[in-house]
Amino acid sequence: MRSRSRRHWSSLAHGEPGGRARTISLAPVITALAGGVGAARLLRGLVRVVAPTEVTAVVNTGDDTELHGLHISPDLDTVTYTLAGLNDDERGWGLAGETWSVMESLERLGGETWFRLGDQDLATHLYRTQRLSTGATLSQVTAEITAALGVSVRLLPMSDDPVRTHLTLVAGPEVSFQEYFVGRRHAVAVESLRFVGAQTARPGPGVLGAIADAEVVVVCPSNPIVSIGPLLAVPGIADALAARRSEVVAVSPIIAGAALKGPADRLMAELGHEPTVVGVARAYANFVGTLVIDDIDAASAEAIEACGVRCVVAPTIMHSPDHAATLASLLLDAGRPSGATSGRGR
Ligand code: FO1
Repeated sequence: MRSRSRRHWSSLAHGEPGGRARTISLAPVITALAGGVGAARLLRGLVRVVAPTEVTAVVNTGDDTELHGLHISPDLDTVTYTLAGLNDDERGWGLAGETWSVMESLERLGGETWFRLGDQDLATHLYRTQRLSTGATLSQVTAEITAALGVSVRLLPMSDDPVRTHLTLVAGPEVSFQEYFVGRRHAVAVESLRFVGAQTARPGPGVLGAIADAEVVVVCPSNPIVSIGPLLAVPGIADALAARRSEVVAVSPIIAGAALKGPADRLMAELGHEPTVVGVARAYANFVGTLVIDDIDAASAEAIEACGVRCVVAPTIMHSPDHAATLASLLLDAGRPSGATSGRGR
């Protein structure tokens, strides 16, 4: 197990391959709960202020899907590619400089192309699927892929057991997450959702220890319903977080009543949560000690504290990796009681 105590750390050159280095003298052990794009951007900032080897990300696998006989893990891949500096920043998912020859050829054959897999990206799914078929676990394959791509943040799938997010649409059937998100461009109202397999899933190896041992646990600005929700549904994870509540710091993915990207605001409203920072505070109150909200929502700070959640107000939009690094520093301060200052972030 890794020590929760602070260690002196003096490396001058750190950061993941795609990042720029910055130096701090203390090396806290950080665990982040991660979905896709928002989490990847925050983690890219975090590894500018903390040695990547001191960071563990527990990643949602509820979005995983099987297509063309391949096992696809979108959130694991988004985080991996971003930390490797290989991601397509504008699109948010997949690899930069991607080509689509396989999809074009598949289209000619009348194959399924609604979920677009780039030529280079396909290698990741081929590798993962082949390794899983020979008995490797998702955790083992993830460690192999991250090592091959030079990512030294420890990425842990939330579970090696299959957990799949399914949504029942108001106007129609129950669909898989990717059928909802990509197939229907999340432009359809949702009545309910469930995390198939979660009840019997076990947390991935190292997941509970990473939460228990972290100096600070960060809940990334990911969708509370379909990115953080599946993690909480895996037995043991919510309890492990609640046990560390005062060191758990979340960043609200809702800013001024809307999500920056994706359907978080609509899903919250459809499933009975107020789509505001206060709604996020209420949804997280059992396991989050501090919620960081954007400057624009400052007027809600009191209402958040009335939920028993400490509130820090700061700029949270990650326009660039530098902004992400600034936000990451603030989260580390907010999660460490000795360095914490309630109220306005620096
Ligand atoms: N998102 C899309 O909007 N369209 C796609 O065709 C698509 C393909 C895709 C392939 C691999 C991968 O890892 C991710 C992909 N995504 C695509 C993104 C992904 O489905 C979602 O952004 C996440 O699941 C939500 O976090």
